[in-house]
Amino acid sequence: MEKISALLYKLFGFSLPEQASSQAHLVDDLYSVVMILSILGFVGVVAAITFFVIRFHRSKSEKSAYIPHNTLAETIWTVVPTIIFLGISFWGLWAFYKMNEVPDNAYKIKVTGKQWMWEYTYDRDGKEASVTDVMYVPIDTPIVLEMTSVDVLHSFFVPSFRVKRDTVPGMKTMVTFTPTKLGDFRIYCAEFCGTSHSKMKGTVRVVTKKRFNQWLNFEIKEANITDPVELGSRLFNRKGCTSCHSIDGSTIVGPSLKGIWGKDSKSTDGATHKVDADYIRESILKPQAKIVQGFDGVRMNSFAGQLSEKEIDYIIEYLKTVK
Ligand code: HEC
Ligand SMILES: [Cu+2]
Repeated sequence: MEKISALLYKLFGFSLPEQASSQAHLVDDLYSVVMILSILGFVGVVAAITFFVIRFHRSKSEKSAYIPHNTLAETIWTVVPTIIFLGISFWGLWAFYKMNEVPDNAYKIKVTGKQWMWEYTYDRDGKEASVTDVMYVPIDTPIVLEMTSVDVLHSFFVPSFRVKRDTVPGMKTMVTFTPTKLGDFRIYCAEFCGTSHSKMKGTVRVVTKKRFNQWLNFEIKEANITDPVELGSRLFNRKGCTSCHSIDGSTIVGPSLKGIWGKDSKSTDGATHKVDADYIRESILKPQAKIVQGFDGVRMNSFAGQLSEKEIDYIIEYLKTVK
């Protein structure tokens, strides 16, 4: 059976995406059978036309026979197509249910569609991590996606897995698949969802189970950091503070922040200010309020609106440790 399936895919699958999940063949088999039936039908009809054109050419006979009906012929052309079409529909129904059987041990990932991106949420031992762009999945492992949307209808579509289902606000939908090939596969949104619908793409990355566990451990750890100093340090890097401020005493664009906490900072008007939480907060939100001496030629832009109060607190906690 598997051999037939593989052969059919070789013959008729040239226009289909590669098969990268265990159930991809369920769709492709049916496609191949419909293809075969279409070819047989086409050849049969054309052959019959050709035969009749030649056999009953005007030059050979003057008058056609009077045949009001033919029970045998009518029965055949009613019963045979009925069986074929019902067969196709039952086959399709069977494949549909088969593709939606969720194995008990399936690994669950939550998928959220939003204008215009996909977000994937993993959990391990009650701790969650959300990522976008690339969805990691372990190879040869049954996966079930529990999907929803936060705004409008989207449709989660991975052609190589033969998986496609709408995501609906306020409702849970699901798809299940078992990836069988390592590598990256495209995710599309297959439901028009607004101006950037065509850009709503993602990647599913099938990796080894070992690599998946490493990746997940890292993401879960990253997403669950509660240490304010660590969080502040990350923000300091991520928000681009490091492109102007060193923490080792050297001057980049702005003054080095080495030993900043508690020191006296001289501003251009000659005054000195003790560096405390309020001073740092002001330096971040209103950098122009007090310009550090020697730095009146360069400018730091305000981070108002780019950092929350909490995030500023984390940065302050971090700067306290920069000695
Ligand atoms: C484009 C370069 C640039 C970036 C990015 C930048 N700064 Fe600055 N920063 C400056 C300059 C220049 C000064 C000195 C002039 C002034 O006081 O406005 C300064 C001053 C400061 C001071 C006061 C230092 C002192 O000695 O009194 C603090 C604190 C500070 N920045 C923190 C930050 C933090 C935190 C970030 C990231 C969220 C950041 N800066 C991003 C250029 C930058
Ligand atoms: Cu969409």
